[in-house]
Amino acid sequence: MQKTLILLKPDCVQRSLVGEIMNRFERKGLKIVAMKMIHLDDEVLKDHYAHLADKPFFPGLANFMKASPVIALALEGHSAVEVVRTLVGATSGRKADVGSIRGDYSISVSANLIHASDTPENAEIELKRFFKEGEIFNYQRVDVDFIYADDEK
Ligand code: IDP
Ligand code: MG
Repeated sequence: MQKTLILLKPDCVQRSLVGEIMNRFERKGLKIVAMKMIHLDDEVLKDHYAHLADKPFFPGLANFMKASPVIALALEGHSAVEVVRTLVGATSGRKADVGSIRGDYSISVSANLIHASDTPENAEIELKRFFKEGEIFNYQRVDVDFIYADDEK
């Protein structure tokens, strides 16, 4: 099973959408294996958004991501990285498909509610960025036999 890193961004926390969005992941069958509230700072944001550091919108993005605490989650499931990116939708809430989280709840490019790792390699790096060893749990969910076929577990 694969793990992926999610951040529920300040707009998600401020708009009281945390429960609703967590519900979507849970209903899909993804397992929550780590969760905590943190306040991001410039140091972690420079690492996390290194691919955007030269963009003119970076300072605004960093301020937005520091505007309130966020919730960091690790989710586990079959092909979790790809499955979560599909659930989350395209970067712009204006262009994301209806039915995706961003498509249903966001009308902004920047305030798009969620970060989700984009590749398994980045998921490993990002999980280490936000969680220490011991903060990610290994446990069995009781409904696993009804979420997956035997050859998918
Ligand atoms: P992703 O979150 O869909 O993977 P990235 O390109 O990795 O998209 O961008 C990271 C975050 O930076 C986005 O989720 C969004 O919050 C913000 N962002 C990306 N492009 C823009 C832009 O053109 N203007 C403002 N913010 C942007
Ligand atoms: Mg990205």
